[in-house]
Amino acid sequence: MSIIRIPQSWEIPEREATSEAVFLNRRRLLKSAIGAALSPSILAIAGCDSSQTPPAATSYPTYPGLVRNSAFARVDRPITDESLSSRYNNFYEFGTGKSIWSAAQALPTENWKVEVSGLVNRPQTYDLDDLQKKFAIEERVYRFRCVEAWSMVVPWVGFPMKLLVKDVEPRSNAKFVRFTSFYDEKIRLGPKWLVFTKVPWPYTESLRLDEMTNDLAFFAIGIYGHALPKQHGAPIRAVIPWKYGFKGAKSIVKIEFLDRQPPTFWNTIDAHEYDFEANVNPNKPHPRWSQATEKFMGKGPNLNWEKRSTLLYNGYAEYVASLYQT
Ligand SMILES: Nc1nc2c(c(=O)[nH]1)N[C@H]1C(S)=C(S)[C@@H](COP(=O)(O)O)O[C@H]1N2
Ligand SMILES: [Mo]
Repeated sequence: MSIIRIPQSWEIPEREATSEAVFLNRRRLLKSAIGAALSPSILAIAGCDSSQTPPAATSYPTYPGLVRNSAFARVDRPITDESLSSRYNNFYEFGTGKSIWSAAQALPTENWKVEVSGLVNRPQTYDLDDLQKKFAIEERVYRFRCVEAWSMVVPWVGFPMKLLVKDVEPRSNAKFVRFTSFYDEKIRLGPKWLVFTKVPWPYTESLRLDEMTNDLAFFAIGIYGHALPKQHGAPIRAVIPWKYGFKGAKSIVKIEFLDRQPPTFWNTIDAHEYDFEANVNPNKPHPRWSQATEKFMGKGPNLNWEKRSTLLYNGYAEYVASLYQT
């Protein structure tokens, strides 16, 4: 089987290589009676003024005394330039293109609270201060792999999920966790056409509890040594480096412990294309392209994709393979 669709896209604008957007566009056109009339506007909605630059890295709060955890910083490729990763994002609440950083500045992050509930003995509502006081904040350098086949390496700031799990004491019947992202229809979140499409907002994702307590699973509150920019999912998002990027819900407001697997955003839209487990696997093609290779976002100032082989579990087999041996 040598039909690989993604390599053809090395040369085309990234929007057209965007599987998730392509999928939603297609579905929108199929489902919406007036979709055809609206279709040219989709690109305009998703876009923004690319002559601007994102807020300077120096405008974000930093973490004095931050220490890189060297046990979780071994990667086989350079750290991606911030000038690239902060301008190439997926955050569908703000558009289907990659240049959503500007639109995402509308996300209201003041007085953020994260509610932790469900099958736990100690339900909690944390604010950002609580999280930083309670859990030791560290830096980790992780590979990151989107299901669309682009990848990067970034230094996250945050804490392992298992610390939070311990703090809330899940009950023995808790088997899954669900993350819910911030959503407010009123502050232009999401392109208008989503109104005509059955999209299961808010964005949710889920892990098995044993995945959540794996050493690698991480809550990020920062990146490149400073607080998370809004386009990366401020003020707190999930990072699960052995899974495709869509598993890492951004701007989390709720964490629930459940006894069964919940429906999730992409899996509800199309379970065939976005399976629940979503482990990075070069041998398991996406229905519309191979996953054997990826395009790596390395050095700036311009996107200059490097083609690389995809690694099983994104290179984290030693940590996670045992979770999937039946
Ligand atoms: N709430 C929310 N979380 C989300 C998404 C989204 O659209 N909405 N996109 C996901 C996808 S597909 C990817 S690849 C990563 C992208 O993270 P980044 O933009 O910080 O690189 O965020 C994930 N988390
Ligand atoms: Mo993604």
